[in-house]
Order: sequence, then structure tokens, then C-alpha cells
Amino acid sequence: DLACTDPEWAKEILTMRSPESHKGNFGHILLVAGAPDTRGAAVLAATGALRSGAGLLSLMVPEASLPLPGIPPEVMLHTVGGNNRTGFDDTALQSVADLLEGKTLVAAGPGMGTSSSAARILQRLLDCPLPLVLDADALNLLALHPELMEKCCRRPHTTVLTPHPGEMARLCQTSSTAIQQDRIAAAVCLATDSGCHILLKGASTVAATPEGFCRIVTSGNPGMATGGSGDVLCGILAGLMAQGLPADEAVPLAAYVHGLAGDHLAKNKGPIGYLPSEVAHTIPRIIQTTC
Ligand code: NPW
Ligand code: AMP
Ligand code: MG
Repeated sequence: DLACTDPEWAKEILTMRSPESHKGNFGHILLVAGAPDTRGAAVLAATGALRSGAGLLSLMVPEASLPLPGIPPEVMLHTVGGNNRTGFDDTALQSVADLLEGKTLVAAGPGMGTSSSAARILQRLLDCPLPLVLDADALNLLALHPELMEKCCRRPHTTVLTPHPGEMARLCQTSSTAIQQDRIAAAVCLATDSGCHILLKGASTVAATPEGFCRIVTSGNPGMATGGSGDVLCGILAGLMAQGLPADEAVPLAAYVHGLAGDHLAKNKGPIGYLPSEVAHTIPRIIQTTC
């Protein structure tokens, strides 16, 4: 089964908010992200989530990744153990249970590193009874630790993996060239095997459900091929899911609006050199005009 994303489809998904609504209606995300060398990934994902309408956002980052230039003041910041260059340390593990309290969704991975402490944090997150969005280093950790991948496949809750072709190749123990040769087959195969929603990024992004249904997203352009682009997308997806959209709609919609924001900037600012942070800041306008 194949379908595409278009404005008519998008309009049906994001409905107007009730005038009575309040922040408690739009979810509370726990974002686990960042390390000293990749702290920007945490900022970009947080910005993507807030610009997509998340009700509340708590960010768990290792101490050594402070300060976080550019972090929106709307983010609730929880600094946990991690004073070395690799980011989280094992004392951070003690904070996870407390931070999960009251959350509606967890997103993890952007810039979080692949240390053994990060792996233990991911293990805890895989056990939590909440929808889970895994990107970047969370995917690399799944590829490095088969027992974590098995745990991920057994989760009785919604799980979304958002690999680029390099991460997808690591997850599938193949090369990115092999993935690119049949992107649809690769995404559907991993989705049905793992029971996870898969968003295989890149030109013509593929969203595949655990049932094997597939949607192709053709918005976006090569100006988006710059570091931090995917981190913003991870945040957008978390933001849409936190508001209650089911994964089979939120996953392709996140990629669609992310791509439309890039297309808007390519047209109005120039085809290359616009920034992922600007893509995030363009999301409200895209939602206004498309959804
Ligand atoms: P090749 O050479 O083709 O085999 P990595 P990363 C492939 C954080 N970031 N089509 C390609 O492999 C992230 O969140 C932080 C085809 C490429 O060499 C992560 O935590 C930033 N192939 C961490 O850094 C900004 C493609 O994958 C390799 C492809 C590492 O993430 C940057 C690179 O991927 C970054 O987001 C495509 N479309 N896309 C910050 N400001 O803090 C990728 N590949 O090795 O997984 O490294 O994606 O940079
Ligand atoms: P990441 O590699 O995790 O930073 O993710 C890159 C993001 O930019 C993904 O959302 C990709 O779909 C998007 N992207 C990268 N290159 C292109 C391209 N040539 N056309 C459309 N989107 C792209
Ligand atoms: Mg990425």
C-alpha cells in the first residue's frame, strides 16, 4: 500500500484547537538529548517541538553540555549527571524515573552520544509505558546493542524510529548504498519486522507503519542537507504526537511540514544556506497555511 502526502491530506489531520483548551491538552514531552560536542542538537529538537505546538517540554541534558545557547526559555531544563565529554554518566540514570513522572511522550537521541551510560538510559526509556520517538544516537545505540533492539521490538507501546540512510544501514546491518537502492522496501521491512513506525529520511522520505502501510513525503529540498536538520524533525514529530496525533498520521505529517518549511525558506531566502533553526521557526507559518 502506497500513498503520498498533500495539502488535502494534511488539512484533515491537524484540527483547530478548542477555545477552551490549555497547555495540559497538548502533551508534556520528555526530551533526552545533548552532549558537550552536540548540545545544539538538543536545542534544535526542543525548538522543533515547541514550534509544532507541544504543550510542555522538559529537556534532560548532561551537566557538561551547559550552557545551551539558543535554548528557548519555554523549555524546562533538567541537568543530570554528566561531566565528561561523552555526556551522560551513570548518575543520570537515577533521574530518569523522576523525570518520566507526568510525561505523555518521550523523545530521545539527538546528540546524546553512544556511551555505555547513554545505553543504560535508553534501556530505561524502552521500559517506560509511553510513546517513544528515537532518533540519531538512540538509533546508533540500538544498532550497537542487539539486546536493546530486541527490547525495542517487544515494546507494547508506540515506538517511532527516524533514521537517515546511514543510521538505517547500521540498524539493518547493511550499507547506506543498499538502503538507497530500495528505500521503500527497506523501511517497510524494518517496520513490519520491528513493530515500530519507521521514518526513513532523505530525498523522498518514506514513512512505514508496523502494518506495512507506506506514505511517501516529497516536500523538502537539498538545502535541508545540513547538520541539525534531522534534530529539528525529531522535535516536530514529538510535538505533533504529544498533541495526540496517532503515529500513523503524525510521522508523515512531521516530515511533510518539515519539508514544506524548508521549501518555503528555499524560495524566500535562497536555495542553500538557510538554517535548521529557521526551519523550526517557520513551522507555525506552514501549519497556518497548510493545515
Ligand atoms: P555514507 O558516507 O553515505 O555511508 P552519522 P550525524 C550517512 C548529532 N548532530 N543519504 C552518510 O554515510 C546527531 O543528532 C548534532 C545517504 C553520512 O556520512 C547525532 O547525535 C548537531 N547517506 C550525531 O550528531 C548537528 C546519508 O550517514 C553519515 C544520508 C551524529 O549524527 C549535526 C552521517 O551520519 C548532528 O545532527 C543521506 N540523506 N544522511 C549539533 N549542532 O549539535 C546521512 N547519511 O554518522 O550518523 O552522523 O548524522 O551527523
Ligand atoms: P539528519 O541527517 O538526521 O540531519 O536529517 C536530515 C533531514 O534533512 C531529513 O529530514 C532529510 O529528509 C532532510 N534532507 C536531507 N537531504 C535532503 C534532500 N536532498 N531532499 C529533501 N530532504 C532532505
Ligand atoms: Mg540526525
